[in-house]
Amino acid sequence: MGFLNCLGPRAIVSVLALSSLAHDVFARPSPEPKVPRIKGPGKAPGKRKMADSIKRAIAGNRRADVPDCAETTTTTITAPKANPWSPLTNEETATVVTWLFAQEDLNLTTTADAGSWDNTITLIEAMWPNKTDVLAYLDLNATAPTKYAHVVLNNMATEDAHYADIIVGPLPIDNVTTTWEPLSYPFTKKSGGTVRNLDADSDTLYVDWIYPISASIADITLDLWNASALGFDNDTLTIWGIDPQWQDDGRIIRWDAFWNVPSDEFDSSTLLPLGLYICSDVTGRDPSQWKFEGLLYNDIFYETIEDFRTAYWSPGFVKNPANINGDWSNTDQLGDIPAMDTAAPPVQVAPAGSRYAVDAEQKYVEWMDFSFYIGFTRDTGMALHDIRYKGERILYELSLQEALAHYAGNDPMQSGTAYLDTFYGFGPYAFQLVPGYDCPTHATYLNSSFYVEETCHTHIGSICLFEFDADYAIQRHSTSGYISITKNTYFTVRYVATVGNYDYTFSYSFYMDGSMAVEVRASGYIQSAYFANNQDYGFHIHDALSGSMHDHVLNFKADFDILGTGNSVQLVSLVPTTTSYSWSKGKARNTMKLERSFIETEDDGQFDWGPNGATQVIVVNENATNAYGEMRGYRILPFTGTAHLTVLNSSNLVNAAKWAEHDISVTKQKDTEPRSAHAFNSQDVWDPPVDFAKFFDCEPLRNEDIVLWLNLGMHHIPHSGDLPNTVMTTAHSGIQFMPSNYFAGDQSRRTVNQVRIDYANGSTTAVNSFGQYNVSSADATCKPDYTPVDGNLWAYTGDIVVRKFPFDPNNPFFETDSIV
Ligand SMILES: *[C@@H]1O[C@H](CO)[C@@H](O)[C@H](O)[C@H]1NC(C)=O
Ligand SMILES: *[C@@H]1O[C@H](CO)[C@@H](O)[C@H](O)[C@H]1NC(C)=O
Ligand SMILES: *[C@@H]1O[C@H](CO)[C@@H](O)[C@H](O)[C@H]1NC(C)=O
Ligand SMILES: *[C@@H]1O[C@H](CO)[C@@H](O)[C@H](O)[C@H]1NC(C)=O
Ligand SMILES: *[C@@H]1O[C@H](CO)[C@@H](O)[C@H](O)[C@H]1NC(C)=O
Ligand SMILES: *[C@@H]1O[C@H](CO)[C@@H](O)[C@H](O)[C@H]1NC(C)=O
Ligand SMILES: *[C@@H]1O[C@H](CO)[C@@H](O)[C@H](O)[C@H]1NC(C)=O
Ligand SMILES: *[C@@H]1O[C@H](CO)[C@@H](O)[C@H](O)[C@H]1NC(C)=O
Ligand SMILES: *[C@@H]1O[C@H](CO)[C@@H](O)[C@H](O)[C@H]1NC(C)=O
Ligand SMILES: *[C@@H]1O[C@H](CO)[C@@H](O)[C@H](O)[C@H]1NC(C)=O
Ligand SMILES: CC(=O)N[C@H]1CO[C@H](CO)[C@@H](O)[C@@H]1O
Ligand SMILES: [Cu+2]
Repeated sequence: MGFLNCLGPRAIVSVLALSSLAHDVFARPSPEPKVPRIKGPGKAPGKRKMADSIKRAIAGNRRADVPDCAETTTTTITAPKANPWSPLTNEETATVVTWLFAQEDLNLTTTADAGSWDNTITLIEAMWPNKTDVLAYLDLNATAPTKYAHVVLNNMATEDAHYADIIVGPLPIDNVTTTWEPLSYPFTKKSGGTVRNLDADSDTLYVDWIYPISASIADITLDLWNASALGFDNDTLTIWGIDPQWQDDGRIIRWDAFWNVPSDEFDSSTLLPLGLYICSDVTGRDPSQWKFEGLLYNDIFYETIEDFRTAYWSPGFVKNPANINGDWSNTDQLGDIPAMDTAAPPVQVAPAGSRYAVDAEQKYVEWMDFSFYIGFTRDTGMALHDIRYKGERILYELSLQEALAHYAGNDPMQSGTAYLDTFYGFGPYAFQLVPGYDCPTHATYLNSSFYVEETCHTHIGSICLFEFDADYAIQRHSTSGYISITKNTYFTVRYVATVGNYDYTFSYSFYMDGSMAVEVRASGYIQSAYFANNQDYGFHIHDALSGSMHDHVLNFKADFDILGTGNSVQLVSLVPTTTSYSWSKGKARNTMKLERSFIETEDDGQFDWGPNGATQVIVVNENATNAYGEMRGYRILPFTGTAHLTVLNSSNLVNAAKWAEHDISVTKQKDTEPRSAHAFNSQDVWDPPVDFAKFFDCEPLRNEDIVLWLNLGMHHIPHSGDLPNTVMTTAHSGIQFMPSNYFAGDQSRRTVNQVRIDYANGSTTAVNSFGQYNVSSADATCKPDYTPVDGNLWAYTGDIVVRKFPFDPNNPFFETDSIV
């Protein structure tokens, strides 16, 4: 890992290997509950554990010693079925590793011993079962889907270095029936599940290629910046470049940029570009065939180092200033403290403990009438499955697919950058959350795990679940005689992934009216540009710094199953119209009306939010109508801004991110199309493993099992307020799913946490609080505890690592790696 300092915010292979992970091990499968679960409103007997002291208080009805309600912080529950998306257990992963090493045809080397001409295991994780099999298991009492392991091999013991997706199973492993085969059915590229690896020679690249170049111009870098990159730990420059590598005319072209190394402990390197770029043709695995293609400084291109040196030491050469770290790039408290800021700020508490129930082992959650399972993968982090309301499935799957950050600029570094972040993976960078900051201290925290280099890493407390009291009511109305108002208490499941320079906060929220929200917020260090000649691509935000413009686009899969799998997408548009009516005495009136239509086939399956928000997009079940003949459904609507990619037919990405081009895409659900992207799409942008455009093959979309692919995103033009870090108040995108004629009325009427206050002649005449919890009332069973808890910030640990080959569960160690 000696190269860590030289590598870009994301672009590195020695670390890729490390980050090429899978999850595993939250849980051993637990036996299914023996008694059928009772669903529906009210309490399912025996479902929740009640603290003994609460039971005592109820039995004795003694007000004097009522216990704290919050005694049980997380209510436990048993999942109705074992989670079909659960990770492999520690033992399963260990047996798969052992079995793989025993397969001579795979010719594997352990990662610790491997060089750039060896085959290694990049990933082992559970293969998510086909929807067909899961529905049979969940809905028809079929046996649980057979478990398989999804394995990714990094086959570098060949001229044609490539990644290979394979499937190993069935599990548990036995030496007779277990086999492996190439995995290609989930991908559009039918290549036996392989894609080339453009980073196979990254070790050689730095030692034998980049450093010799930077050393050869050390006279210039020292003169310009008093800094050099010679390949030592004490280097004062770092060099890293574009991602994906430029893929054109069969050539693989790198552009690498020089960046200052921060002189303090802050991770501000992406704010310190120096405006010098080198270009190399690194096609193929033979470094003797690689070619230096030129160098760019101040928008002047030099074909050789000699040309540059001659120009540099000539009179009149224009030298631009450097970006140097300082207080401006440091995130600690700085500047005059705002008035009253040192007093304790408001805080939320859960006075009655959790009002939701969690099966931590199966990762199954119930809150009010919602329930869902949590899945977790190396590529895309946390996913939600089988989201139900009162036992009726609404979504089969709700999950991140890919996150794109597409830059542009006058220089080849910014112009060449279009990060596809699942290459690095969200799972491995979902670090421990900070209680009281990322999530409330009263939240429930779950672990996540992933495989890397023959070890399993566990990130403790990396997923949080909590209820929150919104800062606005969900309902209110007042008259001359009464006011009716309802609390907006909602439930959120959240995780945060730091992928290189950026920290993404993903939140999935559930509301009392049956609506849901998906939100992403971003913070962290921007990737900035050198300011010279970049006026058309960003604001000038610091001494020699441009806030490099870029689009964030994050694709989510929303596999709706509204009252069954036969669903349609209805569009209801407000349109201006000129119409006469029977009563308008022949005079036309300029007004508006509704137009309803359906997305008939995949040919019409890609579209954008219309202008003026005039078109509602509703997933309906045409065969499930309400009492008035309207189709029951869920509407999809932007919550805060969303965005799709501004660039048309991106030269950087070609076919690798076709999902980014529209706000909404609709396809027919197919077991062969589980994901809109692949972690290694960046390795072959012309012929990527998953080309989303190929999903669109005229399939009918009426009364079919349909999947919506929805983009969140933001056109990010960083301004001075993005320094030192982007802030999550405004770096925010969200989408909502709201019931549309789905229920007979608003479901939030069912909560007791509302009040009607009657008044007359200047005074209150009645308060109806509907039996909501009231500690002063005679039948209060416990005493709410409003004392805020300080998060224990000294309990922050980093990840726990357990060796899998040889398997050593009793000897864990600690090691936290980030991409930067
Ligand atoms: C197996 O891998 C080694 C490098 O680890 C390589 O030298 C050897 O040629 C490979 N064998 C085959 C049959 O590919
Ligand atoms: C599945 O099993 C449960 C419990 O035994 C039973 O109540 C239910 O009717 C079964 N469902 C089907 C579709 O067979
Ligand atoms: C399978 O074979 C390997 C190597 O021969 C052996 O170590 C392992 O115990 C066997 N596993 C089972 C389940 O028989
Ligand atoms: C140049 O850098 C060296 C250390 O890398 C430092 O000791 C020296 O003071 C610097 N010179 C100037 C002029 O900043
Ligand atoms: C940096 O490290 C190299 C190799 O260890 C050493 O030769 C050199 O003197 C060091 N430079 C400075 C400025 O410490
Ligand atoms: C998370 O992992 C830690 C350490 O292994 C363990 O003590 C804890 O019980 C786990 N938490 C959950 C919710 O499984
Ligand atoms: C997209 O651009 C590529 C070149 O980068 C070109 O070959 C292709 O025809 C373009 N496709 C469309 C639909 O414009
Ligand atoms: C899942 O579906 C694909 C595509 O139909 C099929 O090739 C594959 O065998 C299925 N997997 C299992 C475990 O049945
Ligand atoms: C309010 O005051 C008016 C006039 O004094 C009286 O007629 C009316 O009954 C009062 N209403 C109530 C609800 O007390
Ligand atoms: C709580 O109960 C007390 C005693 O019965 C009553 O005076 C008070 O109004 C109640 N508060 C609410 C909000 O209902
Ligand atoms: C299973 C079923 O009843 N399907 C019907 C759903 O509604 C469409 C359109 O009204 C009919 O064509 C299907 O036959
Ligand atoms: Cu940004």
